[in-house]
Amino acid sequence: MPDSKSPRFIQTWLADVEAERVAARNALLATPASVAPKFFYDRLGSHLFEAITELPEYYPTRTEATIFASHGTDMAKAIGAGMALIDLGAGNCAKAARLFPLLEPRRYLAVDISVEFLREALRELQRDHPHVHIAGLGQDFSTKLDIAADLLGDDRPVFFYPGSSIGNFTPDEALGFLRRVRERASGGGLLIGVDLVKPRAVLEAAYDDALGVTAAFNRNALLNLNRLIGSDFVPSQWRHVAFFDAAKSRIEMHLEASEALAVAWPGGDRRFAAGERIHTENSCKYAASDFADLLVRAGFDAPTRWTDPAGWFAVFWAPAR
Ligand code: AVI
Repeated sequence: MPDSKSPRFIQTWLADVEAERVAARNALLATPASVAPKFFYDRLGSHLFEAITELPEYYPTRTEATIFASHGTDMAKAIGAGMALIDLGAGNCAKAARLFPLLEPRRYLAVDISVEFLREALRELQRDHPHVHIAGLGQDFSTKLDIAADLLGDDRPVFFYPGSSIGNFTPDEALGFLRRVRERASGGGLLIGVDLVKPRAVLEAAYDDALGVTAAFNRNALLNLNRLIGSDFVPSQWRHVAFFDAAKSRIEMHLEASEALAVAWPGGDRRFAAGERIHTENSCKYAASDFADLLVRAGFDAPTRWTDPAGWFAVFWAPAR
């Protein structure tokens, strides 16, 4: 039995801070300028995201939870027993922990770029589930997925990627990511949550809430960037913009200069005209059948899907023989 006090923890990813600085400066100097969405998630940003998931307008987290609550037993039947559950972007591990009684994993591997959050969550989980082999892996899994075989033992690899985080990739990037998961999922599969296309007003309210929490989350990326590259962004000078681009089937988030502005950092600067935007995030919304096709193109077997009564969100089980 694993030692209940110390889940195994491995960090294979260490930020190359200088490379991140160069990439961030180049993105600011490009036309249009952009800030990578990973800059949302410093400590404050992670808390702001948790607050977003509680907002009345932000339906994805709540809707996905109702799908797991209504169909969890069927999911467990479809997935089968004896698995190593691999949680991609595990965060506080709460979503996976709620599935433990249904899926009864023999092993649980939590993967996240944010290692501090993970360590604490895993210690608690191990305390509550002393019979499960629990391990943490600090890794930026968006570009490569590097899982040592001994972390999974002989158990079937079942990947878990909830919350429609797949929507933050473009469809081409999503296909590449799903292919990398498929290569490692033989004998198991992928359980994934995906946000679906719905009326524009519902989508746009979810990304531009009345309390301004999403606006704060968006602007916080500028504070994070100030710390990383020494820039002098003043968040209050930037307007939060979120809209649904129907042709690209995605929400886009931007920050818009409220007046002509200059932003400087050691060794560089950039002027922004009034109304000029910095692109900060895409959140793609799928038709359920299109996402099922994407899974098959990535090499999975025909998926099973469960949705809420309104058809706003879907959870797919994509087996990998
Ligand atoms: C993490 N990701 C799935 C969220 C989304 O809905 O695309 C991030 C987010 N951005 C604004 N609100 C929430």
